Amino acid sequence: MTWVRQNNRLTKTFSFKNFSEAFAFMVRVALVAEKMDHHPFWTNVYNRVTIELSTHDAGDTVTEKDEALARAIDQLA
Ligand code: H2B
Repeated sequence: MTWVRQNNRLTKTFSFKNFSEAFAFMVRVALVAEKMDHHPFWTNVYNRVTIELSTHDAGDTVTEKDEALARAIDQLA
């Protein structure tokens, strides 16, 4: 799976062994996102985390900030 660009968003779904692994990933992402001052829209159901990245400040489009956060998130998965 790779990041898909659709509806002015970068989206990707990550799957894990169980909820604990998924939530631990979310915690790691949250810390990096806060450091980058760029925050994901995401949903989590059990072992799946779907992330949608866009830049609200730029009128809800994909910017280099989203690309950078996507790269950072891939390092954590
Ligand atoms: N996250 C995302 N995804 N898009 C933004 O435009 C954005 C953000 N803006 N996090 C930041 C915070 C801005 O609101 C603050 C004030 O820096």
